[in-house]
Amino acid sequence: MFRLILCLAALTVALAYKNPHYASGRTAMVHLFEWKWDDIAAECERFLGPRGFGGVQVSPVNENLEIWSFQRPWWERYQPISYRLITRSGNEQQFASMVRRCNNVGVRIYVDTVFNHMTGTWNEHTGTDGSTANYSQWSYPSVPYGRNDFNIPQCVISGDDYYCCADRVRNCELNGLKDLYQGSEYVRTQIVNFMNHLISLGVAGFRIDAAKHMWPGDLSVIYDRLHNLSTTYGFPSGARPFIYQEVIDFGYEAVSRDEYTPLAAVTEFKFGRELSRAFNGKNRLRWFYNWGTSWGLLASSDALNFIDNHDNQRGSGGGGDILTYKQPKQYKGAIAFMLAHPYGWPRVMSSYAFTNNDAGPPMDSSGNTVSASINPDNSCGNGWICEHRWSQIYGMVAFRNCVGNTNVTNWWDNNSNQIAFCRGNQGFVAFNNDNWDLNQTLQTCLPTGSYCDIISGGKSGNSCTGKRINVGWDGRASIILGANEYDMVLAIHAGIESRL
Ligand code: ARE
Ligand code: CA
Repeated sequence: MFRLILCLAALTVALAYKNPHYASGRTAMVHLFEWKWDDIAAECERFLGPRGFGGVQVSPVNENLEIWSFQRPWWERYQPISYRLITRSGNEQQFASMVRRCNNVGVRIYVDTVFNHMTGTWNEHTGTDGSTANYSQWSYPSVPYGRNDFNIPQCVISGDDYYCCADRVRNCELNGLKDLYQGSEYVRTQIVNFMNHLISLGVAGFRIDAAKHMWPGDLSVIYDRLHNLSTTYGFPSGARPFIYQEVIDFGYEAVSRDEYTPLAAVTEFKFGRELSRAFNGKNRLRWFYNWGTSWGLLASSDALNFIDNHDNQRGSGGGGDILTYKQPKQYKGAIAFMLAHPYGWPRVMSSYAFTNNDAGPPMDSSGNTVSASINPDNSCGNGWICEHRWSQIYGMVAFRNCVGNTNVTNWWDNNSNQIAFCRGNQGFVAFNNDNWDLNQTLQTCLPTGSYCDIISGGKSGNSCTGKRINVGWDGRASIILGANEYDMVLAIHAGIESRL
């Protein structure tokens, strides 16, 4: 009996960090990579809130080294120099105001948190708030950190280490980044204070950068010292922060994701890799009828899932073969599948255009980020892609919100790359990744009536700008998805965006 109580207690603690605390009816987040705080606040109010997005993952918020020798690359933000809240995205007052404004319209903020390491060794020494570092002394006076706060002896992680040596993956330097010693009480306190400060400003949770490179025992101590989410910002009392740990695990490595799921949620990299392969024509969609743990994925409630992220869209961090905005038809197919399927806590990527993998966000000659402009058709300008503003993507976010916790039912496929399924009696979706047309009468599970396909167009008053689907008394409807259509998806649901 005592043992059972202990087990239940452990379970409750882990579950506590696996709830994103979305506002009611919301189910998906977007990573607004490199966006500025003022712009995110405006985007919450004018777009994300009204369109039903549940949250935003923001780029690292604390001061980082400015790396002019690479023309201010995006990855300088993964080289912290202090925990002051000043970056190219804005200052503390702007950050606080963003969190408040987003929470006010039902959109939560999750911070990408970097505390495995500080900077690498550079000829440049100055941070985004003017802090300096002395690398040969491991000295970061604005925290302050010194030599004893880092792992000794100094060593650098090699490719082979990932397969043999968990201790080297945790205690050596990732890419030569000075590796903090989270076993130290002093270091833990700096990290916990930083994160609790963010909680006091109203954030709902954290992405833990490079979690694989830290000991689960240390992380557990840090998580348990975090404060509950702030009731001032509308979180229920006693709510723990949502924590998703970046652990890249395709199997066979010395460090396993299973060491981290007892603590909190984990990024599921197999998810985007398998779906990218299939929508790229390298696997058949028919096989996805049992998508989930049967494929070796994490338990759904443990998984933060996505197609591409800011690393693998550039071919790094377990990348390669990942669909991105650069292959829009296949990409929108994969994203639609992610959002139509009940698996996990999905995250949509929102990018800026790039050809050079190092290139930072659109910026002026002084290195200041240039805001996304908004075109009359709702798309973005100034070099920003804004995938989250593509109607096929935000339309599927509304679909996911509408179908809620319903199961996948009435799976249909043609033994190849044409598939369709229902989500309870709330939604129906079909995909055609074959090079011939889909033309079938299928069970949609929806109540009799007329619906607008949200992919080829949408509702405009009492008519559809795209396809109109008439569901008969028996729930069946004629579904046509031509191989040469602009999109390979058709989706209808019981919500106001689709039902006539
Ligand atoms: C930069 C330069 C380096 C330089 C270094 C130090 O590019 O040349 O040596 O600075 O000065 C990002 C960039 C890095 C960049 C770093 C710091 O990607 O290029 O280094 O910022 O500015 C592993 C980790 C995983 C990590 C990926 C990228 O396990 O945690 O590598 N992902 C996160 C972030 C990154 C970020 C960091 C961590 C560092 O998402 O954006 O790096 O904060 C197998 C393993 C994986 C391993 C992968 C490496 O797949 O399973 O675990 O991922 O190989 O490709
Ligand atoms: Ca480490």
